[in-house]
Amino acid sequence: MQNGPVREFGTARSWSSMKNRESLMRTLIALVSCLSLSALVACSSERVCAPGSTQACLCAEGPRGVQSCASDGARWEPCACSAAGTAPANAGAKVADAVPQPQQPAVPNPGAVVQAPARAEEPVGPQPYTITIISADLVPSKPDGRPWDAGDGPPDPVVVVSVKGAGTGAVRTTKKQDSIAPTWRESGQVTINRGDHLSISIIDKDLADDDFIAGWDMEFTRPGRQRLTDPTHSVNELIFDIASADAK
Ligand SMILES: [Ca+2]
Repeated sequence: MQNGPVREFGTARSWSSMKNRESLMRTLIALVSCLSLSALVACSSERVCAPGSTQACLCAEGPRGVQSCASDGARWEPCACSAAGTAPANAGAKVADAVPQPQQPAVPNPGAVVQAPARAEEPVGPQPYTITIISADLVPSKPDGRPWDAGDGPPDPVVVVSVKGAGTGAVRTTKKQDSIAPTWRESGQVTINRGDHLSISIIDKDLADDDFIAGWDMEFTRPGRQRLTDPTHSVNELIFDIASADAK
């Protein structure tokens, strides 16, 4: 009879011990679960981004793209780069997500070649030229049919070339006595500026008054051989040369 209670007591004690162990196990499981949950919470709190958010990113080719945050927030998805270098239309990218770019300083590229502005063509200024009167060819009589000189004589031609404009100077030939085909080959030096005009006249030198035969006004454009004509004033041809006095 005495063993009963002992056994009962013993049984009761064992039962109590088992209950305690079970409680301890539950406590441990709960603790482990709690620690695991805490760790999970701790891990989840280490998100690198908000799921679904986007941000600007750099592409290999240079232009910027857009990348999205993974659904678990643990990482950024690969950078989506469009061909044109612009963000895809779906990106839902918020302007605020874009990484602000520093403004370029307003200083010129030190390596750039700066070209001076084109300047207007500068005036050359009057240049020295040699004018050589070569020859003339005149009609035997005046335009009205009368003879050039008294006694039905031919004219006594003289040629005068003068510069009008920025240039200066004049060339005057000698008189060729009684000739309708005078040849001079006489030269003189003047200065002529681009755009100047030359006044050329041929006259009949007389003892009393000189008779005007013909005259021309020509703009100087370039040196070289000049041929003038005025048939209505009995001049078939007047030839003279303009050459740069600096030419060798
Ligand atoms: Ca004469």
